[in-house]
Formats: sequence, C-alpha cells, structure tokens
Amino acid sequence: MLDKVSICVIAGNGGNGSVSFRREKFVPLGGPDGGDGGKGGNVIIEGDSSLNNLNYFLHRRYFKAQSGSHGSSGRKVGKNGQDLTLKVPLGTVIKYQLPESEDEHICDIKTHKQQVIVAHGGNGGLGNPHFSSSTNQSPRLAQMGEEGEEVYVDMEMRTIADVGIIGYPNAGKSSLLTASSAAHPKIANYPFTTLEPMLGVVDTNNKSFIMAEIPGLIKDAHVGKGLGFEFLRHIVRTRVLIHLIDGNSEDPLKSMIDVNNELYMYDNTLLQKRQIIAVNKIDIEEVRERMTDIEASFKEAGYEHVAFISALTGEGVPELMSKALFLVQESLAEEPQDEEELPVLHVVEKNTEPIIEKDGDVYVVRYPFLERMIYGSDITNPEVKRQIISVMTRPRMTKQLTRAGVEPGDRVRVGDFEWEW
Ligand SMILES: Nc1nc2c(ncn2[C@@H]2O[C@H](COP(=O)(O)OP(=O)(O)OP(=O)(O)O)[C@@H](O)[C@H]2O)c(=O)[nH]1
Ligand SMILES: [Mg+2]
Repeated sequence: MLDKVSICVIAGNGGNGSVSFRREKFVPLGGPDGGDGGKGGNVIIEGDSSLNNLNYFLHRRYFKAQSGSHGSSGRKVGKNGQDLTLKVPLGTVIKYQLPESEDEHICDIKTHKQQVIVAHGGNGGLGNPHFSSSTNQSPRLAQMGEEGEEVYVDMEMRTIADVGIIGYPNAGKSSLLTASSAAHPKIANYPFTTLEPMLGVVDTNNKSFIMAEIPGLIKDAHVGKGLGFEFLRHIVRTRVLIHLIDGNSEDPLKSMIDVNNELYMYDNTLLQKRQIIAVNKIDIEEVRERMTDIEASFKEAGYEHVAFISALTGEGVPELMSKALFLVQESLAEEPQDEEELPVLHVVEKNTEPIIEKDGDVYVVRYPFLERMIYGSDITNPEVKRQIISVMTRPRMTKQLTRAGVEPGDRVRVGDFEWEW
C-alpha cells in the first residue's frame, strides 16, 4: 500500500497570441486581427471517497496538464487547455511549495470532490490587436503564452479512522477488529503479524464508525524498534483509542505504560485523546483468575476504568464497541463545527510593475507583460524592432527608466531584446 508519495506536476502553458491582419478584397493590409492564445490547463487534486491508497502514483510521478492553443487570424482565440485532475483518497494531506516562494501550502483533502488547484495554467498571450495605438495601426507585436506553474507536491495519506486500536504485538488487535467488523486481517500467534494499518467498519447501536488496527508499537518505537513510528501518523486524527492489552502478558500495566510513553514521544497531544483500556484474552483460565489483580494494579496507577474482553469468544466486545461509539460521539460534539472552510488555492502573484535592474552596464527590465511580448514577436524583423522600441519609449516606461538612471546611449534589455536608449 502506497501512502506517501512525491510527484511533480506541471500546469499547461498559455497559447501564444497571434500576429495577423485582415485580408479584404482591394485592401492591401487590413487592421490587426490576431487572436489571443488560450489558457493552459490547471493541475487539480481532488478527493475521491472510493479510493483508499495512493497506488495510482506508484509508477507515475510526473503529470502535465494540457497547454492552451495559439490564437489565429480572424481574432480566433486559442482553445483553453484541459485541466488535469488527480484523484486521491480522503485523508490525504498535500504539501507543496511554489518555485521562488517561501510559503508552503498545506491542504487537507477531507471530503469527496474537494478540489485544490496545485499548479495554475499560464495565461494565453495577447494577439496583435492589443498593441495597436494611434501611432501604430499595424502592430506586429504579440505575446507569448505564460508558462504553466511547475510544482513538487508531497502527498501523505493519513487514515481517517474514528477509533484506533493500539497495543503491543500479539495483544489481539487483529482479533478484535475481526470480532467487531467485517475486516479479515491476518491473525497469528507471533508478533508483527500485521505490518500496515488495517481498517474495518464497526456497526453498533444502529450507527457505524471506522476502526483501525495500528500495528507495531513497542517500547523504544521512537528509536526505530519494531515498526518504529511508521504508522503513528495514522492515529493523529483518530478520536478514540482502544488500548488493547494481552491479559496473559507478564506485566499488563507496564506494557500499557510503555506504549503510552511511545505515543508521548511522538506527539504529546496523543495522550489527550480519549482512551479505553481493554484487557484481552479473558477466555483463558489464568487470565480470568488474574482479573481482579489486574484491575487493582490499574486502579492503583490511576486508571479507574478497565474493560475485560475476549476477542476470541466475543465476550465484552459489544459493550466495548458501544463505549467506543459513545466516546466518538462525545468527541464529535465537542469539536467546533467547521466554519465553512475556504478552499486552499494559492494566489498567483504576478509582478504588475516593471522591475529595473542593472546587469553590468546594461539596464534590464523585468516585466512579464513585456518579456512575453518580446518572445511572442519576431524580433529579427526590423519593423518589429522599431515597434518594440516605440512601446518601450512610451511616457510611463520612459519615466521609470529615467528614474532608474538610464541616460541616452545606455544599453537597455528586455527578454532577448537589447537596444541603445
Ligand atoms: N485465547 C485467546 N487468544 C487470543 C485472543 N485474542 C487474540 N488471541 C490470539 O493471540 C494471538 C495474536 O492475535 P492477533 O489478533 O494476531 O494480535 P495482534 O495484536 O493483531 O498482533 P500483531 O498484528 O502481530 O501486532 C493469536 O494467536 C490470536 O489467536 C483472545 O481473546 N483469547
Ligand atoms: Mg495484527
């Protein structure tokens, strides 16, 4: 079962704007009619309640949404690229960081069809009609489409179970899951039979909840003993823990304290969860005889309520499940009702003002709007060169460049285009 994966997603590029002129009979050169490019598709991650693992990502780690089509003559706007939607199980936590950004975006996919856009498609480039002006009726300028965002996304599935069964290996966790749900985890008389979390649906009192067996917790799990902390993240979001103890073990109280210590080492808030202590295997004669002693030792240590069950015969199991359900409901009632959660969509920041920097003797203008115009136009054409310079020397640009210290004779560069001021 794959429950943790990193993938690379790339949104579609915007299509290029087009340079084109109307062709009419008897009119040698009509007005500009190049269409804008279409928008690139987004990459979206969507919750799907029918999934329970991330296996889809086992063999594919690289995903790209469709790019927008280029604009064409007759003001024909390019088609938008299709979004790419990746489906993940509920309980998946998504983390990603945009290039050149400090902020990490974290999003928790909790509901069916919940969506988050992890990479935005690039905008389409503008066609040449956008560059016409009173002084330039035949603009040969158009914009290249914007690049789609490329983002690395870490996904981690954290089981959403209401109840987690914890306890030393061999305590009978799988047996309890089998006794109370339709799940069929392997049961055997040796430790570490179960190597990954097992889930089952428990029906009790006309209600149901999801219960998970959390395997592998032993003393020193925090330094990697047993299965280590591998699966502890799965209990972070459970509401109730059933702490199952082998009544036949040497020191039931100590084994419980050992496991709770490990929880504490991992995340001390885990001990604030509602926990039911259940001593198992009371069908065994010796265990039955020890029951009062065990109860007394727990009481002495401050644990008032201990349930006694047999996962094998089912004795005490229905009562234990009712108690678990009761505590789940209690925990639900306490939780502040989720204010309508805002979808986590990162805001696309774009510099809307030119930035002027010096690279040696050259003044470099960084401004996506103009850079894309350079890349979208044929700068080998002398007429295009002339038009670019006239856009660059409009009053607003001139003011900004002068303020930055540009003087006649200096070199100025935008994208691949360099000229003398
Ligand atoms: N007599 C008796 N044996 C039990 C009971 N519950 C479990 N067992 C036995 O204890 C052994 C371990 O049971 P599992 O359910 O596999 O225990 P587990 O906690 O899931 O163990 P791991 O997955 O290895 O951590 C098996 O041989 C079970 O048959 C019980 O109530 N009574
Ligand atoms: Mg097991």
